[in-house]
Amino acid sequence: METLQQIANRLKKAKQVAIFAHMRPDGDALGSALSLSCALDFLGIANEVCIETDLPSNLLFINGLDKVKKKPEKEYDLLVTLDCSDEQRLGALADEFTKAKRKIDTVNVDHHISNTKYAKFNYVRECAANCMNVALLIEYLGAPIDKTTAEYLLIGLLTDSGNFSHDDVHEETLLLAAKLVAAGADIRYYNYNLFKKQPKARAALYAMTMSGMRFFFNDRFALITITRESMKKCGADNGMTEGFVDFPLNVDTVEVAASVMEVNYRQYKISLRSKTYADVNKIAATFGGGGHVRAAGCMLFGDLEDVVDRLSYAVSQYLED
Ligand SMILES: [Mn+2]
Repeated sequence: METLQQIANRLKKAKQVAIFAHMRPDGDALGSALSLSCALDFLGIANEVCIETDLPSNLLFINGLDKVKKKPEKEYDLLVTLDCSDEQRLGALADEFTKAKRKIDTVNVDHHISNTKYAKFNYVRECAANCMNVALLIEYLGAPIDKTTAEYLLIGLLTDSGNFSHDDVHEETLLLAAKLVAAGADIRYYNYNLFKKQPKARAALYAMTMSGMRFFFNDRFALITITRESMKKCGADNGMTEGFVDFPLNVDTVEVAASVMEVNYRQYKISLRSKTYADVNKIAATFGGGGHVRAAGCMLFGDLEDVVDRLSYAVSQYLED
């Protein structure tokens, strides 16, 4: 593995850099790519940012997205991948990477422990957001962190750290955030746009759904149901229900929370969450689904009340007294 100093030295020798980030980009992928692009611009090193897939709608408020291309338009002599654990994560750009790797130097800067170190120059350090690695790289490059750069880095920091709530948030994460705010990044603005902003239809569906929240087993299991009728009434769609299940889970007595969403006639998509001990992956697996210990999902078929009965019985088997 190389050091960031070695990678900075290699970058400074490049004439035209292609910067790739992983497909279906999140805030960290985008923030990593755009902040490095700003630093290279400052140093007079021509560069292009390329991401294979369309950007998600929640990130479209970000300034300067016209910089992001689907594939490189210019001939480049150095290829950098950011926030990308393996070549396949580049999506359609994986082929471009494989071809480029035969001819030119490649650089991989990432924070996933699973990174396969697929480039010629690799820097992989596990931390809350890859933007933390990129911020250090920018320092080694000798480029300033101006307001625009700071905002891109902050987007990565906020999104990958779950608004500074994940286990891997340490002193360095917060010190970098402080530095970015000092450089002029508007943390309140990004906080609102990344985590709080929602369309009126979602707010209406949220209120309707939560007012029907039900509790079972001494309030240790909470359940919400989202019907197609309520979505229609609110002008909302399936995609707007992300995060709904967190509300019942946050009730202090609740260990397991479920959202039961009608996706078709007699067909329900179940999202399960647990707080401290229940293995919802196992609960989902009893219905042919799966996921993780704290978050999983499955499909259930039949009448709503029958679905609720079967689900709550399964949950009861995993609750402790
Ligand atoms: Mn990341």
